[in-house]
Amino acid sequence: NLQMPKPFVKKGLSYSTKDWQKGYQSQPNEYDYPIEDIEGEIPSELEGTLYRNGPGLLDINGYPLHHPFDGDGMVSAIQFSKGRAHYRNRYVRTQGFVEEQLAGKPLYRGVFGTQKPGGVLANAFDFRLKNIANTQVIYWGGKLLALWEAAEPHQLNPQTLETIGIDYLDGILEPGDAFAAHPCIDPHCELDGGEQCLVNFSIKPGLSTTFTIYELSPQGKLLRKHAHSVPGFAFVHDFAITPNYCIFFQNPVSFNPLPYLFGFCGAGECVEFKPKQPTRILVIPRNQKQQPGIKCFETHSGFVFHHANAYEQGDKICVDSICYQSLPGVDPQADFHDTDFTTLDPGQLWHFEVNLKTGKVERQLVDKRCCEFPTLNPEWIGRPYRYVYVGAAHDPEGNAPLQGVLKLDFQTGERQLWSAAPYGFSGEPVFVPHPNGVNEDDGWLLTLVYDSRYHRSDIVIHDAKDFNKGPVAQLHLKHHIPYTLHGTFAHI
Ligand code: 3ON
Ligand code: FE
Repeated sequence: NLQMPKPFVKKGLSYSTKDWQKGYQSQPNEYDYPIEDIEGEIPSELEGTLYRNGPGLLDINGYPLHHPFDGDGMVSAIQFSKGRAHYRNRYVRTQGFVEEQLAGKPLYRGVFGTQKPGGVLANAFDFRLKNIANTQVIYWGGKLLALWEAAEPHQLNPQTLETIGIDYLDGILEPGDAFAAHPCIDPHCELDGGEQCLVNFSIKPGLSTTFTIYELSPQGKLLRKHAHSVPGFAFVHDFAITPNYCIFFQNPVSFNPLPYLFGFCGAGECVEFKPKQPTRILVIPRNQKQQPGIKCFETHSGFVFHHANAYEQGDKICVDSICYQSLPGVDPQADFHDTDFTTLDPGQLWHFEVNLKTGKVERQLVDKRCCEFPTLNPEWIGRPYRYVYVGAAHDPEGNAPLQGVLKLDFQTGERQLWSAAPYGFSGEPVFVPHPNGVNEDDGWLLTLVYDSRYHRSDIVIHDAKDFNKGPVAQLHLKHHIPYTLHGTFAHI
């Protein structure tokens, strides 16, 4: 069901950069209203809340941010009940957000290059991190938590989205500890008699990097915690799990902190991709009593932010990941609004097989299409699985913004693409299993799509079984939500 593209601004492109840019305007308002403008029908069995997090402000009182990843976390909640939906959004009242809104200007440097006004002198040697709580939001142990990988979670009221404060997970974390924004939920943890369990990590980078693994019970109690040091600097955003292992990709990068220290750029801009160095795959057994330590493997150079899933197959661990063949060096002068997509390498889905016995790593490109934000039915996390869903570009090749969602069947190789091109821009889909589901694709896919024609966002609901019939419902919001990073569905 590819919508016929209408005439484009530039020949051969499925979008106009101007339209894409508008999705990165700040959304300073906080709303609370029932969604009434709906095409199609919300499935009556869809009960629960879709939470999404992302940078809501792309400027601070008119001072533009250098990069969207520096934007203050704004959480949206779309509550589904009895075929109806309600929208609510709120900023996470982090200390930095509150201070800066009062001051009317940036008071902190951002990791991705946002500087305080006043030039290099005003920024040099200011190493304070602003915990911006903008990357993911999860519901676990009865708490709604907004996550940002370089610092502690913030707890929110799951109903009103009011900020309760920094949360140390009942003493599991200490002030200054990080907690990554990519927890994995093992649906049936073998170490805990088949109960659900949340696995997450934190990294402390330096000349060597420490990985700490946390495993939490459904009540939020600490089940397992262990730390491992590996040589070299690491920038690791996401990981994958299997019943017995945590898998990390240590991207081939170097870190030269000098320009950051002296106030010329953000810490994240000092990370340099090394195309000639191998990627290291780190495998950490989850049961350290049985299998202590960490195993390291090597594969070709490439940069991975997000993993789709991993599973065990005999002596092998299989991992599916979105991989970039290169990352551009960041130019501290460049404006992200002017991104020329066509000059960058696309993120692409790769399949990796790590042989734990022989140490050999094999890899294979699954699809050429530019994509990001892979997801799957949460019941299949860590297990051999058949379907992956991913935010995808309209065209089958080349780098471009995400404009659709792709369903990929590993068994048959079938691909189904729904595209909102040329005016719509997508992001991460979230899979919600059908309450009486049996098959892996019994459920719905919820995607936020920015519609540049109306400068508003839609919640698009697909029947995951059949993309080809088009969305079962499109909920039109009264406003736009700046492109978000991650979201989850909670049955509350
Ligand atoms: O000095 C170190 C280096 C570093 C970069 C240590 C550190 C921990 C302070 C650090 C910080 C890293 C952080 C805060 C990373 C945050 C990442 C983030 C907010 C988002 C990442 C998004 C990734 C992707 C692939 C987004 C894709 C977006 C689109 C396709 C557009 O819609
Ligand atoms: Fe992420």
